[in-house]
Amino acid sequence: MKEPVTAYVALGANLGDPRAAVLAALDRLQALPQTRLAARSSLYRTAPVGAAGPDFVNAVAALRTSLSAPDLLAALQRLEAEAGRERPFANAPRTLDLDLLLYGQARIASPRLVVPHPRMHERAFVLVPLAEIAPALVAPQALAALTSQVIARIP
Ligand code: PH2
Ligand code: MG
Ligand code: MG
Repeated sequence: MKEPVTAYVALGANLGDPRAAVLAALDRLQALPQTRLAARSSLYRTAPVGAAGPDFVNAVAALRTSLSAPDLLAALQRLEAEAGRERPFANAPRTLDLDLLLYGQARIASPRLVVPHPRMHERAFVLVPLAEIAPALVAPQALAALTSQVIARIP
């Protein structure tokens, strides 16, 4: 079997019951084949960035997985679909968004998948929860540049 890799996944939702959707998705990630949930951040309530609609609930999960990056991406997309995800327009409010941020040290630029996620360093809703579970991966200057984005840890 393939050597396991640590992959980081951003979770987000702002339709329906976003908190319940993110918590359920963490359980579903833990249950993926050849995968365990190595760490999960707190949940955060965040203002939409470059999108309309209600506030989001966001979190980041670290997975130890032997799934290939394309297989992991397919699994994430299946979980989004099972959560009722619809895509009426770009950045539409969503019941569940699962974005692959990092897949080990891999750099991938295929038509379907770009890793590291190209916009992760512009987004407090990604970097703040990522820094909570993997501080070595987030430069303090990167966090400092995003303090205007509204984000609050959900106790
Ligand atoms: N996702 C986006 C665009 N904007 N804003 C917040 N606060 N949280 C998100 O998850 C988010 C966003 C595109 O996927
Ligand atoms: Mg996204
Ligand atoms: Mg997405």
